Amino acid sequence: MKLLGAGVSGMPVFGQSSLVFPGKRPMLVHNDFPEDLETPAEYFDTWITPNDAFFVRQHLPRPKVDAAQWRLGIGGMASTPLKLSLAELKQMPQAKVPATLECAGNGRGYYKPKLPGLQWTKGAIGNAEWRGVRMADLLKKAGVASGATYGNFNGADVGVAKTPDFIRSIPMRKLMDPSTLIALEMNGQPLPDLHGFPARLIVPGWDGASWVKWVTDIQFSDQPDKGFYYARAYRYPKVPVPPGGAAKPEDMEVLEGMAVKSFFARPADQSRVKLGAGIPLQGIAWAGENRLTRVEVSTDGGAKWQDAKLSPQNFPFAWRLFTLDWTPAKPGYYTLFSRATDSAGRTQPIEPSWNPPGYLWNAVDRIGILVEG
Ligand SMILES: Nc1nc2c(c(=O)[nH]1)N[C@H]1C(S)=C(S)[C@@H](COP(=O)(O)O)O[C@H]1N2
Ligand SMILES: [Mo]
Repeated sequence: MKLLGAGVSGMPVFGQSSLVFPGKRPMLVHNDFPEDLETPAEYFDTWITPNDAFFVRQHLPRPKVDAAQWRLGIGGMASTPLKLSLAELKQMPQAKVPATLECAGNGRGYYKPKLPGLQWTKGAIGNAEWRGVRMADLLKKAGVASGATYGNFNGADVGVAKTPDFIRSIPMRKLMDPSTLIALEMNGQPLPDLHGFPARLIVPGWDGASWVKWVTDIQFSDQPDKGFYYARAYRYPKVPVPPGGAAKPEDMEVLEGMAVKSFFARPADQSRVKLGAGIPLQGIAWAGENRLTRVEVSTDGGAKWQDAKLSPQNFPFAWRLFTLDWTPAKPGYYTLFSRATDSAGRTQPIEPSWNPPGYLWNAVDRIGILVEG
């Protein structure tokens, strides 16, 4: 996996060992088609992740949606089935929600033994301001029946060969949450194609797989979808299994809220710095559906810990930046750790529970820094 060149327009361009993606800075490329692009950790130095630095994940070739033809269909257990155009959605009241989006498999590359699947390191995560229509308003407009327990969401991408169509179910209690949106904008821009133009589901605090892109159809039902991506994938063992072990399918539960987590963005792991000046340590921390309460940093291999400063933006579902000015006393190699705690009392573990799909990696973060005299 290499850091590859950013593009200006058009499709990815091959040549000179560089691969170009429209509207993206150089990214860590796991797959070029469909695009699976990771954000390098050093880019996480702003509270909002700009659209050109935001990670990309999709299972199937990305659809190209014609906004004029596109409709959002809403049906199933609903008294007023709808087919809404983009213009009609834009006429409804719009809400703004800052929220962090993280792929469940973020950090999979750190699990030992190794697992199949994308070997994400730190950067399958980003924080954006999403703007669009509240799901709760759409539920009302469609007259969703009281017996409906799930909304089943499908996007414009379709199954190919052995990869099934991507359909996800979201329980009604989360759809009713005023922060759950059908977003039309990301950071003040229409959603980029790579992020689900013209409309995607925003499920704050929950893993990325729930955030269906290019949404075309929502079916309300008293049953979740029976397809692969809800009935089998994105499940986590309710009882921890030994590393390399297996879990019984009936012991796998649907993933919802994300783990408590922090990591360093700067300085980069294994960098060299000069003794003398203070060294700004900076990173990001978040807690899924809980509130982040604390980030502690150790600069001596975990012997002593001190509280980092958290950035002033403090919203449910959105990460906070942490900072600490560090002035090492003498030259040498230092091992640094960061550890977040949340409102439910969860703290990052030293060793996250190994699990067959490789989800929810949230170990205490560790970097090594060489201080030169
Ligand atoms: N239609 C559709 N939506 C999708 C996916 C997909 O394959 N198809 N992938 C999901 C997964 S697994 C993740 S992590 C997020 C990634 O969102 P992003 O590409 O905007 O970062 O999109 C989700 N929405
Ligand atoms: Mo994901």
